[in-house]
Amino acid sequence: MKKQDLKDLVKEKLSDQLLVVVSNREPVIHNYHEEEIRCIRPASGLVTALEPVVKTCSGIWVAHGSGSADRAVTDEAGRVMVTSPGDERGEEPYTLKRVWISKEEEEGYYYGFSNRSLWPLCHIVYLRPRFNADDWLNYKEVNSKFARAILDEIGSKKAFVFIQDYHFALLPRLLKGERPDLTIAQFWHIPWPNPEAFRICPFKDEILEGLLANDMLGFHLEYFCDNFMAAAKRELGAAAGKKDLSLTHRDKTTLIKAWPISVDFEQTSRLAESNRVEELKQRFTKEFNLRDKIVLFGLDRLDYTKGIIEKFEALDRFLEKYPDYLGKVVLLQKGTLSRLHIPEYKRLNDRINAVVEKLNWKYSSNGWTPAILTRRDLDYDGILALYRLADVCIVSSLHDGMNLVAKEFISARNDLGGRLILSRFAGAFNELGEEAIGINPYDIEAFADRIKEAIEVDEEEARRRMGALRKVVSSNDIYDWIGKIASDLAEIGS
Ligand code: GDG
Repeated sequence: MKKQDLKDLVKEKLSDQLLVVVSNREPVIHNYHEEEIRCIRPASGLVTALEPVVKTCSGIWVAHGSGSADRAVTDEAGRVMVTSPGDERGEEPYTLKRVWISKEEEEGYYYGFSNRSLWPLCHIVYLRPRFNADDWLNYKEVNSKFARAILDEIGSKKAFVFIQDYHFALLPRLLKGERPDLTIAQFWHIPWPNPEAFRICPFKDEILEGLLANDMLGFHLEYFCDNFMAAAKRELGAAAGKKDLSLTHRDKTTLIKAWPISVDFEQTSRLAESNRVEELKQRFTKEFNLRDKIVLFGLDRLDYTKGIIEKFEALDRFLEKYPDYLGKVVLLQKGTLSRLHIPEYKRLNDRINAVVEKLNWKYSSNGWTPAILTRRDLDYDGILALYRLADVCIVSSLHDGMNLVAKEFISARNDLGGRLILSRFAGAFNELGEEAIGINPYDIEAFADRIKEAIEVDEEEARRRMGALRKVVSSNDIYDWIGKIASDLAEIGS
């Protein structure tokens, strides 16, 4: 779907309502930089896609105000008008409403319950979730703060509220308690685990009750919908509707649906051909000494769900098994530090450093090192340049809701170059599994063989596969994702 078509659709379907988008992270952050205030726009496909919709409806975006200068630019109610790059002339800015939370609340709500409890609970990677009563209290408190902020903004208007993610499991119920007439949808961006895994959560009933106050609840995969439905039936006795597409609990029916998220295919494809991307590609090739090398590439937030250690272990096994490739293959891993405040993330970072060091000590010779790890900040052009210089992109998640890196890589390869190795445990495998090279990242032996297969696949066949993968991504891009959600929302709200 085209951006303009989405705008038209949204205008037609949702124009009589106030649209409120809610996310933990803000689309625009203001930070002090020495004396001046700088406006940063964290790279996010979701923001790129939702911003035009919010603007078209003169909507509001509600998020945690986390920048050092955020308060300095907002009014008394925490509001600031923001524009997005590439705004067409005359296009109005939209309202960002910032919610302020204390350090202690952030510690409990974000680092604690969201990321030490819910994140490992929902991703089956055998890391034990930690549950702490204070974290839970903070999580509840922050959800209430968001509810108050949203209700203040809505006033007596009719509104659609579109909530993002696992930070706000209690928010729908809090909103509906005050305003049963609101139409509320929530998208859960991470997996929903099987009922056996979920039932260990001491606060499971409140979480399920909170989510079942939504009119619509979305996941990436039908499998996650099924898991959620099984948990709600088992724990709360909720009743499944026709064809298992909805749940009814306490006389309230919630549509449960899979909407696989995607990327801005056309824009990524176009930007990837720009001169700046080509220049950066040349620069990185020189700087990382990649000329004449076969480049394996990984891009991940440094998170234990992404299978980064396994990627290096597979490279190690590959070089042991296939020594003809010594001196010829390099794994370039770009990573961003993430949630370092949580001990598991700090440990992961140390382990990644150690595994890279060990690998390079074992194999380096004649100026060649097999593993390069870079944490440098790059803008989207820089990321695209890396996608373009990769011979093989490796996504080795141990468990992942979708994984947008796989879809971005495909979108960036309008030259039909590059091969994709993709974990069977990433949601993206559902759509891309037929033409990508599938792996079980826990099976290091087979993973090493798949690396060899990816390198050796015949050029013509590789180009055919990339063409097929591009068709899949272009036929369900980020605008289709929002368009489908908006259409379903409008149906419910009418
Ligand atoms: C959650 C779910 C689901 C990554 N490293 C750098 C960087 N990135 C950008 C990528 C991509 C995004 O971040 C990562 O998206 P993912 O989908 O892979 O992963 P999560 O952040 O875990 O997202 C996931 C997603 O929500 C959407 O629903 O797919 O399953 O876990 O856009 O390009 N960008 C820059 N530097 C980096 O080092 N600039």
